[in-house]
Amino acid sequence: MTLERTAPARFDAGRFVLPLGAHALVVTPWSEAILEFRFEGPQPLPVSPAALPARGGALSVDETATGYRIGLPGVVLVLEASPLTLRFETPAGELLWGPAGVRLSGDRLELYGALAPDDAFYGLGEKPGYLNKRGRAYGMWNTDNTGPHVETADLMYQSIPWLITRTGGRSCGLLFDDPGHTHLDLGAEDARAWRFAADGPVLRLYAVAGPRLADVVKRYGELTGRMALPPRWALGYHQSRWSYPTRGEVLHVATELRDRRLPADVIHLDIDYMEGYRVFTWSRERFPEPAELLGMLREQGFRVVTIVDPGVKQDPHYDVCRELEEKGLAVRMPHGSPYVGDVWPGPCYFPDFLKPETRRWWGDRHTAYTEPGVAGIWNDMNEPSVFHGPGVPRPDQTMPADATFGPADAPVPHAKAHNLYGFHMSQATHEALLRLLPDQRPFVISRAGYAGIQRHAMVWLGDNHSIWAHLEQGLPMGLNMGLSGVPFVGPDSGGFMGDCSPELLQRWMQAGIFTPFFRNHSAQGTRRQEPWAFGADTEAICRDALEWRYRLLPYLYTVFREAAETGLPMQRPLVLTHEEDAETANLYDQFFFGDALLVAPILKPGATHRMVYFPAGRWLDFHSQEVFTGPGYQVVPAGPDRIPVFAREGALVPLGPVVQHTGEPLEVLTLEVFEGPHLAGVFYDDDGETLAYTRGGYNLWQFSGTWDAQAIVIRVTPEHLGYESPTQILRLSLPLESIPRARYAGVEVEVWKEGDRVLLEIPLRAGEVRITL
Ligand code: MIG
Repeated sequence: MTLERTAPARFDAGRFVLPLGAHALVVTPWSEAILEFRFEGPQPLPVSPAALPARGGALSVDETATGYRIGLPGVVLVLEASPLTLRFETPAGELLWGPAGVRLSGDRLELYGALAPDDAFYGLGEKPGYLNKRGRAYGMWNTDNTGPHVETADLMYQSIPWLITRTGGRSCGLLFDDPGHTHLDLGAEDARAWRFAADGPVLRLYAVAGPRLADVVKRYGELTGRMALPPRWALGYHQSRWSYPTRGEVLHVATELRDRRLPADVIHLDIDYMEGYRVFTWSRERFPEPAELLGMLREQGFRVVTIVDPGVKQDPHYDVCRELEEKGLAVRMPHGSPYVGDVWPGPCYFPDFLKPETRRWWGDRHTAYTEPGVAGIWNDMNEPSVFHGPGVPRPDQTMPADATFGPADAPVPHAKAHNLYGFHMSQATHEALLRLLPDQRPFVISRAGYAGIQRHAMVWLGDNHSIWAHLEQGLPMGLNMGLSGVPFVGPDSGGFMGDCSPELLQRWMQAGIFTPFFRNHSAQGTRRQEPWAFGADTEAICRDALEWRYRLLPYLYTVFREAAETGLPMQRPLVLTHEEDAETANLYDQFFFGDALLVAPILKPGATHRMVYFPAGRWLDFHSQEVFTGPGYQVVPAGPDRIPVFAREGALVPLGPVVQHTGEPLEVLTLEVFEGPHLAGVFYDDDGETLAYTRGGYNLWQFSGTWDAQAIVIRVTPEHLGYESPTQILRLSLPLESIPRARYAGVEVEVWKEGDRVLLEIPLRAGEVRITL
């Protein structure tokens, strides 16, 4: 049954209200370019923490012969009243999205419409499949999906009901803000039609205007919040395994990494560090003195991250369990008794994270980690995943629909809050780390989440497999996460389940250089896949990859900071950077990292070459400086020791030396110069771990210049100076055959040759260097 106007619209206090029988459509401005829609009806709207408080904007409403035009400075909503349809336009009258009809299909409120031949879709968070989400149907219901994560898989750990639509070359975004089970069909049942339905007769959604894709993504960051800048060590290499189950094993891994000179910053402890899987405990036998162990590791430059599962073992002798019961903070069944479900510890209670007092209590318990010196927390199993709850068929792997959350006077059934469990658990953890480690940047990893999870945690892509298909799948999944507000993301490098092979590990470690989160993690019972596990040749390739990751850190960190500021992800699909080029609409196996580097990982066994699409412009091979001119496809070499990476012409890329961990101070910053008429680069620097940067404690350097037949001129401009940095020297690295003359501040500077580069050094402060060719 379609909805239609049953009384004239009202427009008061900045709200537009259209009566639709038992329903009403309420439209309010969230900002100048974002509209909130509420289809109110016979049930209350679901409670959701996704959107930040509205900033407001000025709506203008005009009545037309058949409906209304509702305008904001950035977007116009065109409403037909009978039957109700919605369409978005730019203020200039170009179609952004629609028209969409609205109907009741049984108890479900459904939006639907037609698909044009070139329409494309992006976003949807963590879904497997390709970059463009058209042609398949998707559900949103957080699920412990052990895979395989391929295009036929659907429900995943994260549910981010954020759809970016692209029609006629213009983009628009829709957040279907319902944390219960929702359903989206983008041309699966009928190739020419799409539809969206919530599991109920009411719906809240937000429409985010483009028309540029980058504007949609940035505005989504305004709506749901942006990732905060993580600690610099989190950008280092993470070594993990389920499990390093003893103190001796952990020390062994640390020693191997350092002795073999494999750069690394973080070691993860999986569930076996606990006493019988009791969260907030340490095994007395296997981890007798955690503070002493963590102190030893810290001296070697390692941080430790511990896994935390939500299930609390039902055990009257376990204080966490007793407190959870006594304080009444567990998820309950409708008759009032706590819900019990089986996970690793056996029968467990589950904290009700929808309650603020649970979050506070749970958070304070993290002193069990912060006191001995744990640096970050890894939240797992928080879909919530349950092995088999009472009366629940195993495939559901979660609590029953009528388990109850929230305060007794405003209970929320699990069915309506499911996708928020991991979100609120991460919120509890994030807020706790801010309290317990004052002035330190919290580091929280979460497996499950909902729209806005980036405010509380970064995300890893869950239980992938050690197969080539999953090396490939991680790319579009990561790219769409970035378009869905979650830029700090990555797969388990080498693959989690199943046995890795030497070549797969080599290629995955090379790809890892350019995934924001770089962790090698593997499941119990599988073949070991630490960088040294397959012998010297594989180890050498892994070392090379790790050294590249660490050399690139000044650039990577600068790009992270840009993402935290703007909401644009670090890893950018080409449709984001070159949307006017139709060839980019489906490109998923190559991406930009930041503005300067185009990365094309090797995803197939035995590869010696791969095809790369170069968008318009000139692109320089990062190593050989060979020039590729776009737009067009080219075949590039990709021998075993090579990941194809290209710099934009004129890029000035800040690099550091090879270090073993991020704690080693950066004294000399190298600026890698890629030939081009206009030179440009940025370097962001701060202490890497405290919140001082939010109070101005950072440095931001702009590099600019020109390169012509006579001279290369490079200017250094401090845009902001607020941090006393160890980085005092700027080394320029230029791809020149012979040694030129260079002048800085009126005097000649020494220039020398090293390999195929010409080098010179100047102080890192405002100034200009002129190199005469
Ligand atoms: O039921 O803690 O995704 O990374 O190693 C498996 C053991 C539970 C799932 C996580 C994985 C972790 C594993 N966990």
